[in-house]
This record gives sequence, structure tokens and C-alpha cells, in this order.
Amino acid sequence: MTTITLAQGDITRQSADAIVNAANSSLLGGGGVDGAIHRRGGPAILEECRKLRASEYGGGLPTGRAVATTAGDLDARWVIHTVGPVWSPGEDRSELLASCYRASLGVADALGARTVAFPAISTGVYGWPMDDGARIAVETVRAARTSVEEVRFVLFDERAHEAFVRRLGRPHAR
Ligand code: AR6
Repeated sequence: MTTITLAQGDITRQSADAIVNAANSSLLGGGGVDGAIHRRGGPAILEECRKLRASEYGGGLPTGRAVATTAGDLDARWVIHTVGPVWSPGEDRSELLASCYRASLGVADALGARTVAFPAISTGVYGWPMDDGARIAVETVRAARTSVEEVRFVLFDERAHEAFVRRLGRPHAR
């Protein structure tokens, strides 16, 4: 049984077995969560990302997929990098966004991670509307078959936090 919890603030301040990064397919860093994770996690994360690019992900990490590295100096054992879809008004990319959550939980299961902190993938630079991003995140995690015991959504601001509270039905709902 997976418990869903909510937290508000900077995901790089969280303590968890795995922290999920809203990365891009280059795996080489960017803004938002990605920038914050590499800044606070230090160079060990980027070093492993470069190795992934030099080996199995030479063409980059495809949208909807996930891969783990060390968490460097973060208070976590792993960072799980996943690439969300860019929001498109004309094309339904929901399945790719759901895939990010499923694939990340799959990687977490393979690692034996019991607590996983997720940001609201694609709802920043990639432009996904927050309410719909929250819906997909919560529905996908609720439906997932996973051994992860706690999925913690870490929302940067009050507006995002409220969107997830509404979606869960009550604060810190299970
Ligand atoms: N902790 C928690 N949430 C955060 C933080 C933080 N430190 N910083 C931002 N958010 P984004 P995306 C929220 O842009 O939309 C990068 O350049 C933010 O308010 O980080 O998937 C990558 O390299 C938003 O609600 O990720 C990619 O190029 C959510 O996290 C691209 O951005 C996701 O915002 C990925 O875009």
C-alpha cells in the first residue's frame, strides 16, 4: 500500500530514498528542479549523467522514461531523472506524463527505494497546466503497482500545493 503525502517547498531540501528530477533528455542540466538538484547535489550527479550519455543514452533519455544516478550531496540515495513532455494545446501527451511517474516508480522498485519525492513534472518550464498535472500525477501513482511505501509530492508554491490537496480530496490524504 503506497501512502501519498504532500509537502511544500524546495525538493532539494527533502530527505527521501530517491528524489525525482524533472530533467530534459540531454540529462546535462537546466533550470527549475533540474538546476536546483544539480546545484545542491553537486558535480557527482552531472558526472554520472555524462557517463549515461556516453553509454546507453547516447541519444538522450526519451520523454516518459526514467534513469537513476547518485544523489551526490542531497539527503537521498538516488536521483531518478525523468523527462516530462512539453505541454501542447493541440496534442494529448497525457500518457507520456503518466509514463514519467510509472517509469520513475519502476526504477525506484528496482533500486529498493521505499520513499520517493516527486516534483510536479512538466508544470514549470514545460508549461503543463497545474490542475491537470496534479490529476495525472495522483491518478497514476494511485493506480501504480509498486513497492514504494511513500510517494511524497513536493510542491514549490502554495498554488501547486493547493492543486494537489484538491486532487487528493484532503490534506495529506492517503
Ligand atoms: N523544488 C520543488 N519544485 C520546484 C523547484 C524546486 N526546487 N523548482 C521548480 N519547481 P520545472 P518541467 C516546480 O520547470 O516543467 C528544466 O530546465 C515548478 O514550479 O522544474 O518538467 C529541465 O532541464 C513546477 O511546478 O520542470 C527541462 O528542460 C515544477 O517544479 C525543463 O526544465 C516543474 O517545473 C523541464 O520542465
